[in-house]
Amino acid sequence: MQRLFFSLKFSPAQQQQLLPYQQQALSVCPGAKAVASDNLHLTLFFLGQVDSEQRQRLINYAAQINTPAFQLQLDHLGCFAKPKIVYLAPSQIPDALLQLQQQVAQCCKAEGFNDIHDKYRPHITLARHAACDAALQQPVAPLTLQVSEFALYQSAQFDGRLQYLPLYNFMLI
Ligand code: 2AM
Repeated sequence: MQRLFFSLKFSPAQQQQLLPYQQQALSVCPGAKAVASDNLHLTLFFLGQVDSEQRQRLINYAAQINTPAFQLQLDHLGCFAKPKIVYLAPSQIPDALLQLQQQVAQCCKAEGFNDIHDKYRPHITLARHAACDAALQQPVAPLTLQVSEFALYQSAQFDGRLQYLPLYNFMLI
């Protein structure tokens, strides 16, 4: 079994662009623990434990998704109380992101996985163990990212640290 999730995939250059926002997040929530730059991502659907046959079927379903590439404008910092994270998020969710998320969720549900979240809230977790105000909504200088890929990720300890490893990549057209 592997712990898996679907996520937008950012390039290393895009992950570097997120670092100034992570610094702002850490100044808003001192004591929070920064997410490693190569782990920065935006979850589409969290699956949890998946066996190899389910994984293969999920990949086959996801390979049929044909939603367009899109631009994502990230413009504010916010906090979740549970888990305690500080994140960067868009105020306007692009239609193409919603379409993609719905299609990914359909694949996962067809394979018997339930969405454990009441409502899809796209966000990029910048730091964890954040003791900050759950009502935090801090505007930041907008950052626009071109999104042209998503992936099925494995979450696991590799070389003694938590890493999110893209197992299969899917291009958006
Ligand atoms: P993330 O912050 O690293 O994306 C399981 O709950 C995982 O799903 C969390 O660790 C979180 O991972 C992500 N998540 C939490 N709440 C969510 C929500 N409302 N919508 C989408 N992803 C969420």
